[in-house]
Amino acid sequence: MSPQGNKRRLGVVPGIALGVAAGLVLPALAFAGGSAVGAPAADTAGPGCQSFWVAPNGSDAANGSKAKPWRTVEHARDVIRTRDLTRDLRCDLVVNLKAGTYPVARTITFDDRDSGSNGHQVVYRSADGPGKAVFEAAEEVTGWEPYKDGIYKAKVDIDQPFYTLYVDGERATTARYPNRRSDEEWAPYLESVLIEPEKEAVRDQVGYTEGEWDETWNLNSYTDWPAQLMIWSGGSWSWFTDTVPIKNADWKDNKVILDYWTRYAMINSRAGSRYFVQNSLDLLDAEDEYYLDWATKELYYKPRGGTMDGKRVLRPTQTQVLSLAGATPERRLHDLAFEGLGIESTDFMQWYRSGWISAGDSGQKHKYPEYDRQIEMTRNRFGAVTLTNTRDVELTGLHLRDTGYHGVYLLSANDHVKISDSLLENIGADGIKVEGGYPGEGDVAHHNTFSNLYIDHVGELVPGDAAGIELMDTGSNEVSHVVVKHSARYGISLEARPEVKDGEGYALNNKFSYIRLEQTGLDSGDMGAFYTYGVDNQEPHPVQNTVKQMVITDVIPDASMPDSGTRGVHMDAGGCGFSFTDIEVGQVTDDKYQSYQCNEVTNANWVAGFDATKMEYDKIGVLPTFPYDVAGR
Ligand SMILES: [Ca+2]
Repeated sequence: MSPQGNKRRLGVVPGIALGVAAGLVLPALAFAGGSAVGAPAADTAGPGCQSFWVAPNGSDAANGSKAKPWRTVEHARDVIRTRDLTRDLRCDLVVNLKAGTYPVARTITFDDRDSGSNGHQVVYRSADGPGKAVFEAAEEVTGWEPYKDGIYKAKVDIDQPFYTLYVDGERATTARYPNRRSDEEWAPYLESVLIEPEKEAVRDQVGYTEGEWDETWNLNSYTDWPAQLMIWSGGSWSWFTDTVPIKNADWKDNKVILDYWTRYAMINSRAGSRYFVQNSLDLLDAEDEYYLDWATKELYYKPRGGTMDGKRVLRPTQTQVLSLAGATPERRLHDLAFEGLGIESTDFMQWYRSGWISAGDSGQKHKYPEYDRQIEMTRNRFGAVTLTNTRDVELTGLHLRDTGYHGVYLLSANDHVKISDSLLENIGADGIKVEGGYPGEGDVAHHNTFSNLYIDHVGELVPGDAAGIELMDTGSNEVSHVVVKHSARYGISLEARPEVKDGEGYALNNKFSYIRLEQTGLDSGDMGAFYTYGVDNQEPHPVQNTVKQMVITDVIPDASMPDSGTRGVHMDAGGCGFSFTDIEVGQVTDDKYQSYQCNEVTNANWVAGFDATKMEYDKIGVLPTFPYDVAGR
């Protein structure tokens, strides 16, 4: 195999493949054997194969050699750009990042000027092994002093507020009422009541039961830092959550008025909406709760065990660590790879609502304006890693953790993107979200690979619509050897819109295999751990998406969940043209499988005659080569 070999075209495992492709010249991360320890990288690359070094204690005035590394990845990027080093590559151009923490004070951006060439990549890699070079979009908070009742406080030198907090690698809870039952649950909740007869449709006011709210609570009404509701709007529909600032309380009429309309109304015929109140110092009374006083720039936190000794508190500074964006769908960023990086501790936002309320609300003209309701609002289209207008970009061996919002977000035009061999955990919204373009306007998001992934705890801040992997109007993707664990709603979902005509939707020819969905549907209803919607909306329904070798463990929601039950597989309106082969579903509160007569099922445990010996249990989930230790999870 020649040193000029291209690993993607060789079609072998990443990491190992880099070592093969670059021969003895440039050993790659050792991804074998489940070890998190990688082999050290070689000092120099071969003739014509340039490599550079970056280290947390380096200097951007140095020369970028292993002995004199640079300090920032931005400097490496700029040197490569200005020297035009990516033109006519004969092998991969590698930037080695030494172990340590790289603070991200501003989102690191790459664009189409940073692409590889001739099929060779520009590679940014953690040289000391997977997860060793860490991009941290946060600053540590120190200088804690006792306040009262086991609460500590510290000054924070900030010029903008933050919307989540991390303590020792886990998310702390924004001070709330009622207090959460445990770290693993969002419950308990209060429930909205009808403000007055015929007011079911109201979306910006929440009626409460007399006595449930305390009129002495400081809600910071009419300020830029008000208390918020986290609410499953829609009454008994437990489909989406809003996090919405409170404008003010009307104590006389037992209601609060919100700054923005919620996704759905607060009441329907069966029930009110479940919610909790958060973001007031008066609600800080439980261990692991925090409150930022934005006006005085003081952070309050009640530590577990009564002491701040040994606790590392990180306040996020950025919502995004990496932005990978070509200028246009025609001018894409391509042949860029990130290997083994740690990416962590990003921020959330003050107001979140899933999608626009009505078709056309985006204000943009589209053939299918209904798709507005299915996708994120423009202001919310980002992840800790955001890709748009890319192709042949690889994210491998990542340890992506503690994000305020989505983990990796593929927005609009992206193809042949590969995310593999990665651990994602403690994710604010979706682990991986792909949002293809509007139906009927061009197939721009396809042929992406999501493989050998362990995605643990998603939707921590956006439990409504949470998914380990959510694919919107995108096709010819491969999703394999994936574990999704702990989600209030979906494990995996694939959606477009029921209005879309044949030939104008692109969520086709996707292949799902060797998947384990565990602890899903923890706090929502009318759902499936594997869910589809509006994919194939007209007869006939030839098989165009396939699912095989999937285990779904018990799907049991919180007792407070008022909606219809949970399912293993839910093929909602337009969930047609699928084949299911060798599927096993655990306990559910509704049907294991709900579908119209438009899909094929071969060997599933909701059908008589299920043959468990056809299940390849040992191949379901991540592969033995997985680079992080997830044993015992
Ligand atoms: Ca509380």
